[in-house]
Amino acid sequence: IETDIGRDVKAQRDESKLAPPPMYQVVMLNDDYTPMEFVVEVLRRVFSKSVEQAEHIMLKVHHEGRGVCGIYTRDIAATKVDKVMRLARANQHPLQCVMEPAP
Ligand code: TYC
Repeated sequence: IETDIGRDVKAQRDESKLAPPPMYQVVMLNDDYTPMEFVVEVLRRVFSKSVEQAEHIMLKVHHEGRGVCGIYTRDIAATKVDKVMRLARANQHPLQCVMEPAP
């Protein structure tokens, strides 16, 4: 019994034996009304993108309907979705952002 417990404790402490956490991608959706400049500012503020990176993602969403802003653990992804949705609502834009399990 004692050795079994000792082995379990050791296994819990061994970081190399931890499974990686499930990852989620945060996806921005296109609409016809949100200004491009607003989307770029959101991508810079919430996802720490450069102007060039933000414009690239915004244009991808504009042309293809959706685009991945980043891939994060569940809590971080949910917080970023919440920040985007609050900014959109506060500025009365219909911008939508969702999280989904990373493939
Ligand atoms: N389609 C919008 C426009 O033409 C721009 C836009 C881009 C909106 C990306 C949302 O996630 C979005 N003003």
